[in-house]
Amino acid sequence: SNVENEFREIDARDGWLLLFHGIRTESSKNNFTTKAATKPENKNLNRYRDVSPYDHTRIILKKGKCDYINANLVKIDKADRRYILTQGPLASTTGHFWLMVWEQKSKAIIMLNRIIEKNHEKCHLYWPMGCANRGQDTLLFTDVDMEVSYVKEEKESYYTIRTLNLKDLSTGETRTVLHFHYTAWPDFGCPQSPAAFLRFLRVVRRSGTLEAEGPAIVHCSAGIGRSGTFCLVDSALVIMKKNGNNSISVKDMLLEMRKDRMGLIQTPDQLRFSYLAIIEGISRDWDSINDNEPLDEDENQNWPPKEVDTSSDSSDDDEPPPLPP
Ligand code: PTR
Ligand code: PTR
Ligand code: PTR
Repeated sequence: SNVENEFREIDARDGWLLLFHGIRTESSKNNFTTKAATKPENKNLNRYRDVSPYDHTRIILKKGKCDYINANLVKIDKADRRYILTQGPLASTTGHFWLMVWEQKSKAIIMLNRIIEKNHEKCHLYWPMGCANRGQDTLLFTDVDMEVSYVKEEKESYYTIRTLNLKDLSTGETRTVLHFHYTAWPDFGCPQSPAAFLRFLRVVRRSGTLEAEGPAIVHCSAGIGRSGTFCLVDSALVIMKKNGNNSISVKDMLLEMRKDRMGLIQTPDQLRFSYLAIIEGISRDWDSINDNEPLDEDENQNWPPKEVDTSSDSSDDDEPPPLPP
């Protein structure tokens, strides 16, 4: 494929930094406004001062006093995909987050960060962990009249899938929301391998939630680096499957997506990883691979061992410490 040829050529001249800078320079010409984000009443609703949603694609909350959330609709028409990319909720925006899930009719949340990374909280714990996990079964958000309950979870080594129920207390209507949580992707880093990432993508795709009427919510801490990588790879694979292996330019796709939300993909290595995952995605029939097959295919990959986030212990950071005896 042309993606593969381009990948080899960029690798050979060590050109990832240059390509990434080119993309940043090109997208810095997008002079889209971010007025809502800087209004005095909204300023504190942003996790990072330098990551704001463009006004023209921002998600507008309908109900309640506050119409603002740091989230954008990212549309990739050729893939027939729409995603909502957003920051990891703050304690003060958790109600807004759930209201968005409800109003946008999202069937899934794809979370690519951990609650604590490098010893800092990178996202508020916004879902109920369940009594079985020494958490709560239900969280109530009185500011938006919503209630979220824990139903069940399935834990794998590097991701967890949770089933949650979301209830609109003003009407009593409830809906199921799936929570796909990738737990081994450090900020400004990459997943352990393209195969590990694709296996997670396959699980998300099989749920059908990426094709549902309501766009899936994709978030990490800022909602740009890891979230951008996820959506780029997913959409590129959809288009290549539909239109053939030479039907896309990864760079042009990313430039288009960056018109909907700023900063998508944050490092040259995340960009290189996206190419690798796309190449791996088209070169094997992922449908035929058994879920329990070990991930040893990675060893054949020319994949340098990645820096792992060792600053916090490797046990699940989302769980509270054990109770004293
Ligand atoms: N080669 C794959 C493709 O046909 O697009 C790439 C891929 C990756 C395909 C994941 C599918 C995947 O998940 P699922 O089999 O559930 O669609
Ligand atoms: N100003 C922050 C920083 O540079 O740390 C913004 C930021 C944080 C940007 C995390 C991207 C981040 O990664 P991700 O979008 O993958 O959470
Ligand atoms: N943490 C980032 C930084 O300060 O470098 C935040 C950021 C957000 C950086 C957007 C860049 C952004 O856009 P671009 O990647 O297009 O330069």
